[in-house]
Amino acid sequence: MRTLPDNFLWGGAIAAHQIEGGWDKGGKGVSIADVLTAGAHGVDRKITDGVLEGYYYPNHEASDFYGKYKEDIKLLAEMGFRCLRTSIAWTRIFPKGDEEEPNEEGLMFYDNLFGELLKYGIEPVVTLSHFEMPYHLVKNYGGWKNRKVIDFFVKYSLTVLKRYKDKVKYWMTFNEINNQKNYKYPLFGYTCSGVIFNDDPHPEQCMYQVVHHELVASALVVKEGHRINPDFKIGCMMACVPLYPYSCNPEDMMYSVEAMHDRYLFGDVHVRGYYPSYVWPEWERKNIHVKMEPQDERILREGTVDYVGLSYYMTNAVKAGAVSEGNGLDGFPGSVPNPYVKASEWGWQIDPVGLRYALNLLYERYQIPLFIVENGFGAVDKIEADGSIRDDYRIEYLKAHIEEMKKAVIQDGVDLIGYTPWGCIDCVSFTTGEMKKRYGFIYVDKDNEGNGTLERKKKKSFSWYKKVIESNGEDL
Ligand code: BGP
Repeated sequence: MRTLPDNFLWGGAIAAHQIEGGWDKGGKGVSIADVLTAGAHGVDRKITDGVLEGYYYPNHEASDFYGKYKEDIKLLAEMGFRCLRTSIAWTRIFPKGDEEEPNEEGLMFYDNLFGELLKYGIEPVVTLSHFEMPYHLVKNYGGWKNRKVIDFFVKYSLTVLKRYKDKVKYWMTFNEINNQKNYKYPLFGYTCSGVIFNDDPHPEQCMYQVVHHELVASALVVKEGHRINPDFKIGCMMACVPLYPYSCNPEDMMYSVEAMHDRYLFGDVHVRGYYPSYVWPEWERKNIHVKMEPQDERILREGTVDYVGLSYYMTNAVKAGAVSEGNGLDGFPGSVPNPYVKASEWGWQIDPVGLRYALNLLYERYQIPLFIVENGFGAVDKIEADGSIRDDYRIEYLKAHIEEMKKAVIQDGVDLIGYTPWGCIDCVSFTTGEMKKRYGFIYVDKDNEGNGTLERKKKKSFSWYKKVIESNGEDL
């Protein structure tokens, strides 16, 4: 009977700007995440020009992982975590992004953090850019629109790759790099790249220019990274939302194929090292001209990734000619509700089988290891009179997804490195800027207004996940 590999990396995922807080501590500079306001359900987060006193509680204090990481890691170790995915805040290392020398205090913080993880045998899995960059680079250079930012990013990345070369083996360049395709929703484009695409006379061209710069930067980092330590595993990271055809009408089928091109583009370049054939006719049709330097082709070919990291939360169904209905599916043109699946309170469609489908799609296409670096259920948790938090809905969601993940590995032969559910410790929600949309096994006492003691509490899912890890996914 086949099982998951013994060295399967069970763990969880967080990101610097959503969990650390300490936004101005230890010499850290202002990042774009620090100038986003809190949202509330139904109200968009806002991108602001500078820092308004008292209005930015979400990222500014977040869950204070900056101050409490030792306490948190102890709890993760108790659950039996084999890895923790987190990101490095670029602004702790280069506060403005264009300095000559890095900030030693910032480097020390991650030395201590990774050291603490390793003390418990927990492997750090590190994203170099998780929806943030120095605000200074946005204001003074125009974010990723400017080719110069490639140099700043490469410098920052090589600084940390060298510094942590004996502590960190698994890296990823850009978190959910494909999310900037949703550029009509400024939050996505802005956090991915520091650019508000709608302000540009040709927003789509601008988005592809940015994407090109990031793909070149990623390839340079992969290539140079392997020189620093040939054992490094450096991956890309994509939001994987498979788009089903709404029906077997050939028009719907073809529409979903075209819509998936949008999702695949990034993986195709990261993994194969060149732009896919469907890009050129599309750019021609839309009169898109992306400036490329002669050496870029070579750089892309030389810097292909070692694995594909993916987040998986949902699938969507798309219908030829449909206009999406404003139900949380707006990011995908042609999206319509899928009558066969339920959705969360935030409109994210819950589809465990879709995870097996996603893993098959990606593995068939790329034939390199995959790593599920995000998956999970955002929900409002209730503290019972006896102080317990009975998050059975979360257990049910994760259990169903792990079952399908196992089928992909055991029955379909997908090479999967690990599984790190999102927000293993409660943190600020990215899309809403709220605390109340929680994913964790560990509760953090803080509310939407930023009040609370920050005390940690184990939810019911804590002991459930511990048992899952202990049994290598057998006891669900
Ligand atoms: C992904 C991001 C994460 C995370 C997650 C959940 O897109 O990579 O940063 O936040 O989604 O989303 P949310 O927090 O909006 O529920």
